[in-house]
Amino acid sequence: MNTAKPMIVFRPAAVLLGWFLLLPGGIAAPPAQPLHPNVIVIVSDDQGAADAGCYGAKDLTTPSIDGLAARGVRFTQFYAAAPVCSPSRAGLLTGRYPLRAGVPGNVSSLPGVPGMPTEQVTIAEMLKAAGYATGHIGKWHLGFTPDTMPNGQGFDYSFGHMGGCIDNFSHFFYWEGPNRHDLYRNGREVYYPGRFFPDLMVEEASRFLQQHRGQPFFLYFALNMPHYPYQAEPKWLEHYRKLPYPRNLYAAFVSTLDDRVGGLLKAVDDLGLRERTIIIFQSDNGHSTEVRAHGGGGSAGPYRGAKFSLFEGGIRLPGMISWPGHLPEGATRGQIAHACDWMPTIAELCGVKLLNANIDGKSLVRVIRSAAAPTPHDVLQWHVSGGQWAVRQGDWKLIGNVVDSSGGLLSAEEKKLFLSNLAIDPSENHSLAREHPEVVERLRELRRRWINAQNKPLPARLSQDRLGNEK
Ligand SMILES: [Ca+2]
Repeated sequence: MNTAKPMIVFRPAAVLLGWFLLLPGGIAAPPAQPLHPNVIVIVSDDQGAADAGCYGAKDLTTPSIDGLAARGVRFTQFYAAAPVCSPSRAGLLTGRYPLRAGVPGNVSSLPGVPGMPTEQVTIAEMLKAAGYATGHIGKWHLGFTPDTMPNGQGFDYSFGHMGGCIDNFSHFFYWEGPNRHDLYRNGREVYYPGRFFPDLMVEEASRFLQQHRGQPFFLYFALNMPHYPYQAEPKWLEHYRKLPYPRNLYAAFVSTLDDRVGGLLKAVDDLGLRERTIIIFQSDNGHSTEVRAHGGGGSAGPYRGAKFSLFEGGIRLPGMISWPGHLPEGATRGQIAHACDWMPTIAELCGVKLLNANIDGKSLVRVIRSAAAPTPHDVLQWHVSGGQWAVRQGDWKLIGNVVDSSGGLLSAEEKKLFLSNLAIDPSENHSLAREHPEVVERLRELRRRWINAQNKPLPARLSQDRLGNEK
């Protein structure tokens, strides 16, 4: 990983204040409070790498996601922090690799079982400390105790399900029995039997935006789609009826998801907040091939792997940021980016302090502004409960204890270690471990050093450093 570098500071509030002061005659008084932009982070659930029109899907209708990309910057090498729900979300919300965030694997969906440790600092806590109203709407899956539910992790307001998935109409945990009702507002169980959960999410989000339109807000809008159960709207099931099963079910659910993204964006537009609101979108992990997902339906496009796998199809996903009038629009970026990068990116764009200097993410602001800027990442690490791990440096990627949930064949040797050069073989078809033992050894050493560093306390100097916009 690169050492910390001084970051270019962009403070929208300061820039706007400067404009006011420069106006001849001082015709307007400066605003009473800092003009921090609002932030909305939209997470989709189990949306495959190629499962949006703007990511290459030819058979999907996704105008809202595509429209967000058209009004922002879309990454073509955006990585989730993990190939499965909880650690992916922990990485996103803390800016730390999931192992360091205390969530190397999925947390329990059972009431009373804790999840992400409370000493972890979330984006919500960071923005709340800067005066933002903070809201969680949708899926949580990061703990089911008062301390580890959203209100304990920096969210003023929370509405949604605490476990990994629900039936969208009964709001019961969707797993083997005994099934349990799972719908909570601010830690208190609430009941909306028969109401389609994604519609409840848009209603809740619209109300949150309306209530906080006059102050900076942060909304974490964690959609539970297209995660199973596939419960698409009838109009979309009709629309896709000629697609093969189970693609038809999945496609219809992706378009149902896209409609709710559109509903949220409409609420932002109706309040005239679009140019004051940074909107980030990403999927949490690759498409599912589980039995509850009918064995598939999603697509990783050219990539191997799916949910649970550290092949590209499990972690290389849709990821984009939009802030019309402030960031480039209709742009794509091929630089490597990572979900942990959102926290420092948001901090820089909002002109707020990182509360925790000791994070793994790097600000993407320079990359977002310039296609010529280098990726801030020299090395990326993944570590999943159960033993699978991966290291990427440049175009080389090494996976250990390999899982291929997309059904590909692996030799015993390939299951142990799989080396790819993504510039030559982005589909990770053939391991180059035999041909390039020196690369294998280099990447293994990076992995060893990283794992060893996780087990040692940080030097006091490092723990006191502030990365980011204080310098
Ligand atoms: Ca997921």
